[in-house]
Amino acid sequence: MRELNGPTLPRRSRRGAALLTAGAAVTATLLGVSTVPAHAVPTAAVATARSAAAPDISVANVKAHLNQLQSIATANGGNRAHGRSGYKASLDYVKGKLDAAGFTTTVQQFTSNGAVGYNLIADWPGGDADHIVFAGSHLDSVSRGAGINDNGSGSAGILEVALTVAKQGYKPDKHLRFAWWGAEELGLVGSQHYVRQLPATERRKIDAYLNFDMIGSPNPGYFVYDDDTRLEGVFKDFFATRNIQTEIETEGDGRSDHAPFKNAGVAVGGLFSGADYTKTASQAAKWGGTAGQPFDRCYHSSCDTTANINDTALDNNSDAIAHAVWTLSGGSTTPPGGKVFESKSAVAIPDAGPAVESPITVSGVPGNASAALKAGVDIKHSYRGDLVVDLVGPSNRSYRLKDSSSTDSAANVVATYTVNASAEPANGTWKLRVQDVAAQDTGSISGWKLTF
Ligand code: DTR
Ligand code: ZN
Ligand code: ZN
Repeated sequence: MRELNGPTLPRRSRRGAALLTAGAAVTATLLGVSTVPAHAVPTAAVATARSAAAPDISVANVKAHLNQLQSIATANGGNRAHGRSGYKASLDYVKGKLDAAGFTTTVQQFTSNGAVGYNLIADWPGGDADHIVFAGSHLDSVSRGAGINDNGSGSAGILEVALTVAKQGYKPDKHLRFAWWGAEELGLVGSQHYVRQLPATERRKIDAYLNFDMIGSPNPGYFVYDDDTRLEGVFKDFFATRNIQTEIETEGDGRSDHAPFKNAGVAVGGLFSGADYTKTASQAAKWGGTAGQPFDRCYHSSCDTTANINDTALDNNSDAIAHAVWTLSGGSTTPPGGKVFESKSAVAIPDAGPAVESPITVSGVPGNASAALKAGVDIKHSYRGDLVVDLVGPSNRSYRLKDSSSTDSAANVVATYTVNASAEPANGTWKLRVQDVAAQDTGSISGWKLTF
């Protein structure tokens, strides 16, 4: 953990005590000649105009969703099955995350086996509504267990991909839609209901439906649906970059939620890491794991818990989902809107004194701030090496923009910093915090701004 505010130093000992540390995810573009070394941080891959590079999906975040689903099952009779309280609690969890991230969500009800079922549909605002890239997973478990691999894994994987779309401020050419299906275990009931009630004109707008049902099996295989050559190729290309050999998924034809879409003429694809079939010796040779054992020995069993997950398979498959979503939807990662929020209030900075703050309240920006939030500052000061400058987000998390320096005797800080603030909600009160940590020389904050 880096110390966020350097100690106050008397001028005489400043010469050899530069307080520069490697920056967090902040880069500085100082106007004019810079004697303050910019924080050297790797720049993110620049997305090309047509096919932005997909970001890495945090497997830790995917596993955190699985932990939530496990807790829900434990608190609701041990399962997340259709018609049981654990299913609706699972849906409410997923919906809450998506609503907070700026998705437009819809809950679709249906009845099966005398119980009310629910589908959750989430649309990312924007993109060509006549061309939809659609990713789905069934959220229900069997009644015997928590269903963490079948199919918490697929549900958590697409949830984290959707949340990453929001964090990145991704603006795809095509429209993105995600779905969490109910009652798959009763016979693809939720997805069948959705497709049946969808007008043909709407069905024809779906360029691709991608299905993810079991993507973290404990003795994993890497299976790619071969229903559509183009979609199969997108996944195979991704796995080739990771030197992972794949096989076509033949066991599950018609056995998961892609079937209703395929039967309606929609191009379908997807991934699968294996169920109760046995891994062969040749498969173990290329994928590791144990030959002669099932890919998932807890399939449809009470032991399908968070202990029943292979993290590497979950990670690779979640990244493959992101690759397919970004590749198939085109578009570029650009900061949403370019909205500017500015303060022009002067704030005096006490010499070698406590930090002062200048607030900006942001509203009307959906979701989280971007990974490339621009913070422009204008600080007048006769010896800028005295100054430590931080950006404080609405969560009160602090982002170091500038450290003090015993060697930077130039005046004023007029700079634009790029901050990875993707963990911050955009809306709320942001603060520029400035402290003069060395005696003599004074100054003030003239103004600053944030560009979203
Ligand atoms: N995940 C299973 C359905 C499924 C999908 N592919 C296969 C292959 C072999 C057995 C089952 C499946 C389920 O929801 O039951
Ligand atoms: Zn199942
Ligand atoms: Zn399943």
